Amino acid sequence: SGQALAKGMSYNANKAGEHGDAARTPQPGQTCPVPHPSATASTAAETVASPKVGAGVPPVGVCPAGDLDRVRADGGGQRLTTNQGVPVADNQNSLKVGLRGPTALEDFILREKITHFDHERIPERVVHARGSAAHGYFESYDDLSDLTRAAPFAAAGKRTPVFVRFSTVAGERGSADTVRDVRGFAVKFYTDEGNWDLVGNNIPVFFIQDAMKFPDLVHAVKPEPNNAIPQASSAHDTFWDFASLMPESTHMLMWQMSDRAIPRSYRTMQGFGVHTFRLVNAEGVAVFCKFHWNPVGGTHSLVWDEAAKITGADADFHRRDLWEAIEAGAYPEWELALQIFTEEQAEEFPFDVLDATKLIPEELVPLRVVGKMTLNRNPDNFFAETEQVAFCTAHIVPGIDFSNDPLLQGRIHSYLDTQISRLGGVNFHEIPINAPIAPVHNNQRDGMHRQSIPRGRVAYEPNSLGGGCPFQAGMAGFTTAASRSPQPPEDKVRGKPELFAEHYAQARLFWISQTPAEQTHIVNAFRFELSRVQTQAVRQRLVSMLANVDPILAEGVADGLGFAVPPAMPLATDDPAPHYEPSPALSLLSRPGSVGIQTRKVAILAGHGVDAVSLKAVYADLLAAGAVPRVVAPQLGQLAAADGSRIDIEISIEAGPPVLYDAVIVADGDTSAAMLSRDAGALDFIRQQHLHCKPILAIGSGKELLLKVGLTGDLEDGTADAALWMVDAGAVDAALEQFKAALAGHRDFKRETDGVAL
Ligand code: HDE
Repeated sequence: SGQALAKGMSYNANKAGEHGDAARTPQPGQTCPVPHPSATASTAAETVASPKVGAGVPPVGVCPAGDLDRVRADGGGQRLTTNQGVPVADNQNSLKVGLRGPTALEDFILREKITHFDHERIPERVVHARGSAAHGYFESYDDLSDLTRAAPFAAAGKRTPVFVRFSTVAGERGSADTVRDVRGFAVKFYTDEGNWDLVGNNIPVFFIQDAMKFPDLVHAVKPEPNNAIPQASSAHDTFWDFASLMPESTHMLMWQMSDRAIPRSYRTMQGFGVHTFRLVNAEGVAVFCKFHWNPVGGTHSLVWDEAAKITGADADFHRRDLWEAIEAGAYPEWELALQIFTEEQAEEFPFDVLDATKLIPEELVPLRVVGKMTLNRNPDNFFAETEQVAFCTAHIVPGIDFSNDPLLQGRIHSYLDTQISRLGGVNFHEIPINAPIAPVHNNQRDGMHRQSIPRGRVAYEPNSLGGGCPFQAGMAGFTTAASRSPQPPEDKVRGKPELFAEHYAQARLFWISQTPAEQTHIVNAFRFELSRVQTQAVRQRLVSMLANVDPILAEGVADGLGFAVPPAMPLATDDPAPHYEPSPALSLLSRPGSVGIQTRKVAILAGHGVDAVSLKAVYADLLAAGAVPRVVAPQLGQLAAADGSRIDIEISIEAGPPVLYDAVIVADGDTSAAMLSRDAGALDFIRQQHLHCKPILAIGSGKELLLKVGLTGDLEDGTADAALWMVDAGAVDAALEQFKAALAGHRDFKRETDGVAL
């Protein structure tokens, strides 16, 4: 095998033959030493030279890149071949009988090329089709072996490679990133003891309580089956018809109509495992656990009007943001936090921990931060990695176990099953991005697209001809956590536990935990979605559900739809609903983050005659703070500055419209300001930045633009706009500091006028 590697031949760690004699006569407890191709000089040079790695070469051994080297292909400096390795002389012309004659059937080169092309597509995921992913690693802060024997938590400082895919749910593969939707947050840990997939969302609860309802939910939200309208949107009759007949969805609907469903970036959203899981230690003692990912950069969302416009301006907004941040070395990070509780504690909670429409307030079970995940490498190839990665909730490792949550139980089946049709068979675990780093040895054989070449006569167990191998791992292997105490056997039943019947208390908890601006956004989102619904009875039924959550909410929505609040929907239980105090952690604004204005985009609007010195000073200042300033003007080319110097225009307004920037600065210069004040695009830029509550700084005569669109610096209520500055050239420094602070704080919702009637 060493020779094969030296020649640069492909290498597959799962091929027993390549492990040499050791693989033929395995000893008890032996694992195969896997020679690491990335150790070779040529591969190391390629990695360092790769522009993909950018400035931040991933620390050695922290991501599976090394293991993927065995399958990486790079045509640089190579001659063109067929898939059989036959050199191709002419890649321009098919083989014809005479220059003007028919193409010969024997042109195997043409036929191979076209045939491969004809079969390039695989079915997209039935949900979560649109996604983006990155490599990285998880680092445990502590040794958690008292709680779990799961490998990633075995020691403080231990690093486990991960591959993470973020997604929307409803849209098709080519749909826009910034639609209103739940976001998937799926993490594959390549642990020493096999792969663990934590397949979560950016919202901690779900629409339904039982897997039985999942196909109905998805059929309702997907484009309607007769005309395939609308794409990537829940704002249509069938979704709200279903939702309004499923009161258990109320809590999730509150989250989905909140700003959570229009994140600014994948980097600024939380992730949640949603279900209750179990952690199991080496003694077999189990505790319940909920998983939370909290972004180090803080949470931040778009506003709806902006999100809708970004859908047109840059459908790849989130994909691009993730890619660019990683290329720039601004590695996105999340801390992993656990809520740990026992079955005895769970019995005292006023809700059932097996009900995925309920969360556990942090006030009830505090978060314990246990580690950090860093994404530091973009995929080499979208299809091979992001598209072919197969997350399965069934992929757990020793130390992690399921709970009886009936939604989770159904998922354990669904994910493995769906990969079989999506990836064309049962061997999808051999696709490089899915292959574990831990060695794989079992008696499963054959099937479509088998990659490994199992050796020997023995494919059964027990055996004596193979020395009994592969042998059971015994105590070292996966065992299911024993439940707390032996339970009496129960009759089979289709039904739900009592506490599953209460649907509104936590929806109310969410509502009362939001700031007034966030509450307004929720009302407006319901108003928008239900305005798109054509069936009045559906609108009314939904509002009758909201009447059980909060009267102000129901009135706000009903008012926006032009009718009075109907009687509240009857409750499914006579039991009094639990009472919750507000939980500030449920507000998006409670997590400002700690990365300042790093990677935030600032447009500097400028025209001919601009003051070059002040523009360059502001530009340099923002760049030094880690932000991304861009000189934006009505068209490309160079600006003739007032001092005669020339400044490159980096992007035109039409290519870089206002919604793509987090803030705007209007540069100083009389001619520049006069020119921009006559440009409809420049004026619209200011209006939209204002509408979307973003910081605005006008330097010197730059204030002309603001005044032209009616911005005086005062708000409707007569108070000063705290995120708008019109300053003389001499006062820029102080204003710029305030501007940067406002940018770090994202937006000033005090400006908003939509919904003030509430
Ligand atoms: Fe999924 N879900 N789901 N889901 N889900 C899929 O698996 C399913 C649910 C989630 O980036 C599918 O590979 C059922 C909850 C993510 O590749 C499929 C039920 C949560 C992803 C499937 C649920 C999720 C999926 C489609 C109810 C948050 C994308 C393609 C019982 C905790 C993973 C695929 C990726 C994908 C089934 C509910 C998250 C069909 C049956 C709850 C992040 O297997």
